Amino acid sequence: MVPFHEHLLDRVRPIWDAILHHRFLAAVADNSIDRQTFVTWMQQDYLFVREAVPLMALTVSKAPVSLRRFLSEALIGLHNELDLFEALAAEHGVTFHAVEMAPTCHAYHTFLLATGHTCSFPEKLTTLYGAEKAYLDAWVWVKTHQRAASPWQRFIDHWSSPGFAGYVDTLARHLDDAAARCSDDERARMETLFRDVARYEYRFWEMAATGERWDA
Ligand code: MP5
Repeated sequence: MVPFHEHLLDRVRPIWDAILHHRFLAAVADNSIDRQTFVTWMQQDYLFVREAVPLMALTVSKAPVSLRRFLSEALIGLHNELDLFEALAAEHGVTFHAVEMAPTCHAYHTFLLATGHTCSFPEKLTTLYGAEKAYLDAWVWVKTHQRAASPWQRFIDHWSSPGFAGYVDTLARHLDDAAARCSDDERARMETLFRDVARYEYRFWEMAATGERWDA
């Protein structure tokens, strides 16, 4: 039988392919990315990761005893990631001060927060796996298509590292275990959540590429 995480990925293949073909990632890989476009992504992702901390805490709070440590370490990993954002911001003269979430970042964050507050643990694990896997695949794509080092190399190296890939693989295994104990209805809800995460991941790159803003 196909593992559940692979089944989820198979069902969203067109969206996943669109993510991996996004012009933002191509421009990072060939170093043609416009500085302001990259900074927009960086500022928005900083807010996204910062607000993922309380979200991860909700996930830890509903996790089976056996997964508490793994997910608590993932929560600390978010703080380490924020340090990375702050270090690169200092190096590149980028500020996070007074930056607001753009519409897509706000919508994605709010959607995840809603799942954090209302969904079951397997459903929360589904959204976490989706978001992490989307970043792993996107940044591995960049890494493997680079011809020269990027000014933003530390971001590329972070999400394409063997350590991050191992974390995402472990999430996939836990998701498969959890799904094996879920009802058909719950698994169907997990499929819908995974599709929504994939759609938002695409929109997130689009938001950065277009410099999306609120109208007023
Ligand atoms: C991640 C992220 C990966 N930073 N931003 C988006 C929009 N999706 C996924 O999560 P993490 O916790 O930074 O590895």
